[in-house]
Formats: sequence, C-alpha cells, structure tokens
Amino acid sequence: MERYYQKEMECASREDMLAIQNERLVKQVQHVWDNVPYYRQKMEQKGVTPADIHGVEDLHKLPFLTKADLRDAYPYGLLAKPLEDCVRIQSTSGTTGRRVVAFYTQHDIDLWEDCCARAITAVGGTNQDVCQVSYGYGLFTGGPGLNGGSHRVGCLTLPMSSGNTDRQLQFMTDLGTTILCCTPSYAAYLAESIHERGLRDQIKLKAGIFGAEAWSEEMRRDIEKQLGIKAYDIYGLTETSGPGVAFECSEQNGMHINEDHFIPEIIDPDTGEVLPEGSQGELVFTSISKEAFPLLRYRTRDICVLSRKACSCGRTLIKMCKPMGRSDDMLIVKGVNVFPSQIETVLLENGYSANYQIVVDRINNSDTIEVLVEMTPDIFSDSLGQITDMEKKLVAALKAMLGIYAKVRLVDPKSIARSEGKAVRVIDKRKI
Ligand code: DLL
Repeated sequence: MERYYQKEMECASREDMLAIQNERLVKQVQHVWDNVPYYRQKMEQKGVTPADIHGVEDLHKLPFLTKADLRDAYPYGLLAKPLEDCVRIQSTSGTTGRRVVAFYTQHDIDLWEDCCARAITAVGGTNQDVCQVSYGYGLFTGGPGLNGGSHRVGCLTLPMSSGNTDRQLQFMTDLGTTILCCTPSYAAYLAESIHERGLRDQIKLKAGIFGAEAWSEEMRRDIEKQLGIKAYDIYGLTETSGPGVAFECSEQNGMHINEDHFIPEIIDPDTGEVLPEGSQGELVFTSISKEAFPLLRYRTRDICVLSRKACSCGRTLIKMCKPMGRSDDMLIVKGVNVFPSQIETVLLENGYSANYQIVVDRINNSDTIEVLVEMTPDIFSDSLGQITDMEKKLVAALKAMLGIYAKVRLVDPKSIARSEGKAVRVIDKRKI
C-alpha cells in the first residue's frame, strides 16, 4: 500500500493545488517586492508590480533570476527576512567561484524537512527503518536535508556523512541499515566494496535515495541488482533549499515536484519563452512558501521534461524526468551537443561500470573527445588485441549514440579515482 507523508498536498486535486499556488504566489511576490530591493528593481525594469500578478497564469510576467544574479547579490542581496529571523545557511561547494549562500528561517527548515520526509515515505520509509545518511554534512544540503526528513519520518537516523567506507559498512551491517541515502556514484562504490568484502548476505538494505548528480537508468539497474534494493531518484538544489524539491515514488519513473512549495516551468534556454507541457527545455522554479531566500523564476540550467500524466502511486504532483544534462555544462564537441549521461548509457549497456571520465580537448583547432573507461574484473583483459577489439566496439556504440567519433581508452579496474560526493566525470581542457 502506498504511503504518503502529507497526503492532502501530495494527492490534492488539480483545482485545489492551483488555488494553493495562486494564493501563495501572490503573497510571495508581495513579500519579495517589499523586502528584496534587488528583485524589485528587476521587476520595475520589466514594468511589473505585484498588482499584475493574480496567480500562476501571470508567472511569465516576472523576470528571471540566474546564478549571475546570485553572484551579484552575494551575500545578502536576495535575503527577504531580517538576519535575526534566520537560523541557518547552506552553501554550494563553489569550486568554480560560484558560491551560493542560501538562508533559512526555522519555517524554511521545517518545510524543507517535510519535503525530504515525503521522499523517504515514498520509498516505504517508516519509524521501523534505519536510515543511513551518507551524503556530505556541513554546508552541502544533502546530509542536513535527508537527516531532517529521516527524523520527521521517525527512522533511526545514522548521520554518517560521506567517506570512511569501512565505517559506513560496519554501521550498515551492525545496525541493519534499511534505507541508504547518498550520491549514486557513492552508492555504486559502496556496492563494489560490499561485494569485495563478501558482505552481501549481511546487509538488510531495501531502498536507496540517490541524487545530487546525473545517473542513468542503466546505473539504477546496476545498483539495484548489486545491492538487492530499489533505487529511487531525488532532486534539488541549494538555491531552492536542497534535496526534496522532487522525489521518486513506487513507479520509479520520474520525480514528483512538491508543487505546493515550488512552481516549475520549462523554458527555451535561448529565448526564455515558456514551453508547453511535454517539451524539453530548461527547468525554472519559483519558491512560493520560503521566507528567507525566496527565489522567483530561478533558472536551474537543468534540462528536463515535465509531465502531468496520472501516476499509479496516487500522487497528483506534476513529475519531472531525470535531468538530461545542464544547459551550461552540456558539452558541445565538434558542434554536437553531448550529454555525459548518453555516454554513461552506452558504457553500461555494453557491460562496463559507471567508472569513467570524459576528456575534451582542442587540438589544431579541432575538438577531440576521449572516454577513459575502467575494465571490470569480468571483462578484464591484458591481451592487447582483445583490448583493441573491445575499444573498437565501444567507439562504434558511442558513434551510434552521439553521431561523432569519440576515442576510447580502456584502463585497469580501479584506476579512476572514486568519489564520495559528486563524481567528476568531465575534464574540459578547452576552457583552460
Ligand atoms: O545537489 C542538492 C541535493 C542533495 C539533491 C542531495 C539531491 C540529493 P547542489 O549542490 O546545489 O544541490 O546542486 C544542484 O545538482 O541543479 C542538478 O544539476 C544536480 N542534481 C541534483 N539532483 C539531481 C538528480 C544538490 N537527481 C544541481 N539528477 C542541480 C541529476 C541532479 N542531477
């Protein structure tokens, strides 16, 4: 039987949800207008005032916010509440100098944790479960968000953070973890370690909640098979609070967006035009219930498709597909758009693991793309002829998927560095 954490919202009729969204949006626009001079100025430049916004149908009149705005307004420029009402910040790692600092009131944390509790309940989590949170804690939102959700559901929560694999596995076996929360790449690494140590019979895992980075359906099947679990996707970003903006249900076919808190739109990334449901484009969110850091029409750069097709789980919340890449880190190689997820799909379909690295370069004014792929112990060979044959096969499969030649280099098992957080899949030397 499907369980819900907040059934009245998760299964609300379209009409009721729209009424909630309309009311919250109107209030939110006024709140931002009154308290965020930076955004008010943007609205004035576009000739819009709160009086023009009567509901969701007027959303398109509002200006967009981008990462560049967040950078300009750093650190307090988008804050909509006095600092004395704020109780926490979270932040992105900001390795490229694009640090985002998001502020939370206690109310904001409560609703964020509710969103994560919905995700945990949707994978079958109850107070009978042991939930191991192996996302990073600290500034990253993964650990704190799922930690809070797990508490709300009443699971016994193991606040492991990422790393220290020996300790992860010890707690997992000794305390009988049933739900694992971490990045899919770390889940794959933990699965690999469990097999190596012969611990498969000692784990009680039934579900995993994996997100924060792109992962393919093939990777899902791989992890599910290796760990004997159901693997569910979860999506979110620091700017909108963190994980739990959207989550997967028993159908495991797209993520329900918590529409009572975040209104999604799909736009053409080049023109900004709003696209009809079912179109592929850039995902934009407006947060309608957050107090301290309420971003209106925030451009996520994630490329995605929305669908209102009825879901067998009973939830009526709109669904987003797995992000298909980002409009800003989508690779353009020889003029062709390449998503790392396409490459991953080919590798997994051909029996390789998700341990790979894509190196893009420009030599003599011409783009090159090379994919380093680890051989697995099953398909390991040290015969040069055999390796060349295997490489040729992958080159052909990649050509069929991408339409361009990508060089393939098979490397020894375990020679590509493992990640405890988000995996570094792409090295684009052209930008350096
Ligand atoms: O990654 C929040 C999070 C934590 C989500 C734990 C899920 C689980 P940021 O570090 O700000 O926040 O990165 C946000 O990561 O715009 C997407 O490009 C990507 N991303 C997040 N979830 C997924 C997912 C967290 N399920 C950025 N699939 C987003 C693909 C994802 N990409």
